Amino acid sequence: MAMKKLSLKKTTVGKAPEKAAAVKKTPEKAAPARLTSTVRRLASTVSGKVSSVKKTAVSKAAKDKTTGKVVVGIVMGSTSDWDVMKEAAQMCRDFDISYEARALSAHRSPTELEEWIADMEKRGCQAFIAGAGGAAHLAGVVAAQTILPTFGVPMPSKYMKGLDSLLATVQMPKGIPVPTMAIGEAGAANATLAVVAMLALTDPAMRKKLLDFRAKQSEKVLRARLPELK
Ligand code: AIR
Repeated sequence: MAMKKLSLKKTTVGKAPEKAAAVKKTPEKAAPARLTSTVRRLASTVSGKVSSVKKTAVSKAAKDKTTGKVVVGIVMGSTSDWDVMKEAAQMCRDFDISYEARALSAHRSPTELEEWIADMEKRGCQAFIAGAGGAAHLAGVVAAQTILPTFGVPMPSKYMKGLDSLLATVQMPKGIPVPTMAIGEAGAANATLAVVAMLALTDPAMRKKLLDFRAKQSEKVLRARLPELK
């Protein structure tokens, strides 16, 4: 623990003076008033670290060509979730829905998560898809900060096979709903399909795309043949 603290401190101190000042200034301004100065100091250190994480984090954006809006916000607790969460992004692409995918953690980068949600709202976002593993608070935290529909995707986890993620995502207190999908890839893809169904309520083109998707899916099942006995 002492070692970790030391290396975090080193990262901040090791920056060029103007950079270190910038790192310190922004998070302090954004930190909620209830934070004690010790926590605020910690937040500024963590944020300094996060800004470097941002560069390597999964961050994909696709704007709507005609409106310039980003319709879906896909967020995951870690870049290690991307293999699963890319299914949500792929489904957005298949339905030609603009999205932005980011790795932001409810625990490790709470301030940046809050800022991103507010930014996405300004950019025309209509729904969030949030996937996290373990003590997976991400979807609930997103849902608490927006009235846009927020779908939760529990990540498979090493020791509990995603059961921990599922319960943490689905067991929300009354008042803040998180429609929760299946654990893993199916859940990620279905989260986008749920958003598509929501958009289809008011968008006839999207409704047609969804009906076509369902028809093709049924056709595939009906065309499939069982293997012969050997
Ligand atoms: N996580 C990250 N911050 C809060 C949570 N719950 C989750 C991630 C990931 C898991 O912790 O969503 O599924 C492990 O993350 P990592 O970065 O250690 O691989």
